[in-house]
Parts: sequence; structure tokens; C-alpha cells
Amino acid sequence: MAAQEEFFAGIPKIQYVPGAGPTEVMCFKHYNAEEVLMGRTMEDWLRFSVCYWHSFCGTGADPFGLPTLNRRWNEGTPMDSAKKRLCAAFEFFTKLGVKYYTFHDRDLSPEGATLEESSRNLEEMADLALQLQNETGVKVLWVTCNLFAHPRYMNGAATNPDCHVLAYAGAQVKKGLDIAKKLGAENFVFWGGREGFLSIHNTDVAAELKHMASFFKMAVNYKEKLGLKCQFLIEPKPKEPCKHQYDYDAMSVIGFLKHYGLENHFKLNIEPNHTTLAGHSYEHDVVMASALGMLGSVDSNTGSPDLGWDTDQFPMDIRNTTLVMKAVIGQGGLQPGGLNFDAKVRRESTDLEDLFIAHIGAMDAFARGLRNAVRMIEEGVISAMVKERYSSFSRGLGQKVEDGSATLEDMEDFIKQNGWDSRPPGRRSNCVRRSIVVFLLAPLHVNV
Ligand code: XUL
Ligand code: CO
Repeated sequence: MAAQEEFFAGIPKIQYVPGAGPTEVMCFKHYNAEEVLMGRTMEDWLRFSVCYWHSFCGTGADPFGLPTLNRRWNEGTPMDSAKKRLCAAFEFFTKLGVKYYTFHDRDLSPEGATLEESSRNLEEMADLALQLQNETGVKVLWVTCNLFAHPRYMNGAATNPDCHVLAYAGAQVKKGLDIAKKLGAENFVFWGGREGFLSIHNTDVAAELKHMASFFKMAVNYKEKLGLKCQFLIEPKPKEPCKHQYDYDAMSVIGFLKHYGLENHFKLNIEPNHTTLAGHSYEHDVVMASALGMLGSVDSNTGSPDLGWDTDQFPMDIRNTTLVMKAVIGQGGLQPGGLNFDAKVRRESTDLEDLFIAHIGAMDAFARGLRNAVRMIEEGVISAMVKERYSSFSRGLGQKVEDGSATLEDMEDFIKQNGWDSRPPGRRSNCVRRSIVVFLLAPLHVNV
């Protein structure tokens, strides 16, 4: 990269400076990549990734305003700027010290007039990406295909009422998988932004769901044919841009996968801003997916609790990062997934430095969340309380319920013998009340 143009001149590699003061913002105060916690480095637990579309393709434009972000890498012909953008991105990854990135096919290279031209553009850019990956050691956390921006996808891709469009999406995914293989991507994401409906009156929901399942099966078959090892991930979101998206939330996606026999081929990429859009708490889908063995990766962003839409902000709330990291540690890590910052600087944050400050703040927030979660787990206070709360399932009838051998007749016999509750009155409410108090206080107590 030495001969390349420098885009972030004057910004050195970001260092860990634990004692840094409040005005020193170009350093990590909490994220110490090499530090070992519960047998693993912070870098390994957190597996941070920078997203290409917001951080390098974003212009600051919104539905009410023109671009505000003046990026030098956007100058030149579409292919020239694509190359400059990629070099700028790798300079950023390296200076920030993040080992992974994510991209849509159409972020990396411009769409051509034909499928063949788009594929040629993508191949050319993938060659450069591979060279930069080899030079820097930065890897692809996941690739995805943009099956929502082009006008052809206005009525969906895999669920489009016209099979011609579904075919185009299939051809695009085939190429996307080839590129994933070439670049050694560790995961491949499907986000169905336009897989849903605006009006139920003109929609055959059963047919669309079946087509979507067939589409996923084609992808699974081609992946196996290619010998591609990466993990497939579906990213739930309830709405935006569709009024109703099929992949509403974690549990809807898991239900869909099980219904169509796809559950062994996919896991979930959970984006907390999508979770809150679905009416759940920040950590809800991370916890639910993890509980069912389906948490693959996290698009670690946040919305604004006082707004109702997908604002893709950088996560800064320590309570939220603590609960996510507790679930991540609980399942033994996110690998081959990671924490991908699907987040964008605000359109008012026009300086190049702001791109660093936003990522540094979010990485520090996750480092603090990790430390908190480790402390909660090592102290063992909450886990002991949870164990005690469910202790009636470790003996007698409870044990039979646990292993699935209990019957309704057993229930009836048990209640006839024992009445409503055999525990002394004090213990009945205590067990529940104490746990709730500790749960509410825990994140505050361990906030280091
Ligand atoms: C949209 C979103 C996407 C996916 C990849 O809200 O999160 O960027 O992460 O297509
Ligand atoms: Co996302």
C-alpha cells in the first residue's frame, strides 16, 4: 500500500491509551486488543468489522437533503472511484486496527448495463480487494448481494411476482458466492429488504414464502457445489423499506427456516436497531437467537430510543453492549461471525476524523460491555440466582418436565398431593422478587 495515495493523512494508527483525558478522542480508552479475558483476547471476543456501505459509500444524503460528506475517493469515473474508495477503506481498517470488513456486491463495484458487465466490474474489484487483503491481513467478515436498490427489485427479489426478476437475483447471488469464495469470506448474509408486501390484496403470501425457501435452497446447493465453507446468515428486519417484511424478527426467521427444513444451513445476523424497530428491547433478538443456537453474527448498531426508525447509529450505551456480550460469551463467542458496525456517521459529521471517532467510541463501548459481562459471569451472583429460580425443575416432577416424560395425569396427581404451593409463604415471592431486583441493578453495579 506504500505507493498508494493517502486519504487519512496525519492520522496515525489508533493506540490504546487507558489514562487519556476527555478531550483525547483519537485513542482507545477501553479497547485493548491483546488483553486476555476468560482465556481469549478482546480482539477475539469482539471480532469487530467495518461496514463498507455506510462508511465508504455513504454521502450524507437523506430524503430531505443533498450529500454533505465530501470524500476524495468519490472523484473520477465509477470504476476509478471504486478503486480509490477501496484503497481508502483499507487505509482506514489498518489505522483503526479492525481485522474485518463487510460489503454488498454493488458497494464494491458499480452495476453495469448488463449482468455480464456488472460481474466483470465485480471481478476486477475483487482482484484489488484480494491484493489489499493479502497486504494488510484484513479479512471479509461477510459479503451480501444488494437485491433491493435497483428498480427491478421494487416488488422484491426472491419473492417477486415475476420469475424473471427472481432469476436475475439468483444470477446475482451466484456471482456473489463466487466472490465470497475468492475473498475467503467467513459468512454470507441475506437481508430481504423488499421481501414482504405493501398490500395483502395483491399478494400471494404462501407462494412468496415458498419461492423464498426455493431461492435459499438454490443458494445452499450452489454453495455446496462450490465447496464454499462460509456460514449463511439471514438478517431479520420488520419493515423499512417494506411495510411488512417476512423476516420480521429472530423468531419469525427461525420459524421460517424450520418450516422449510433450512435450519441447519443458516444462522442469524441480528441488528439491534432492527430488533427495536420490531418492538423489542435492544438485546431481545440476540438473546432469543442465541438461546436457540441460531446467533451467527451481530450488526452492532443502535437506533435512538426516542425515534421509531432505522437510524443506524454507532452503539454507545454500555447497558446494551453488556447484555449483548453476556449472550455472546454465554455461547462461547461469535466466530465465524463478529460485531459489524452497520452504522453511519450523522450527515453533520463531515470531517474524516469523525469516521474514526465514531468507530473508536463504539469499540470502547463494546470493550466496556465485554468487561462488564465477564465480571457478571465471573462473580456468578446472577447465574446462581437464576439457577435457584428454576431449581424445582432439577428434581421429582420438575425433572420429568425437563426431560419431556411428564404427563397431564402426573400434573393432576402432583397437585392433589401437594396443593397449590408447598413452599413456605416467605420463599414464594422472595425467590422471584430478589432476582428481579438484582437483574435491574446488575448492569449499573458492574458498570466499570
Ligand atoms: C438494512 C441493513 C442492511 C444489511 C445488509 O437495514 O441492515 O444493510 O445489513 O444488506
Ligand atoms: Co444490517
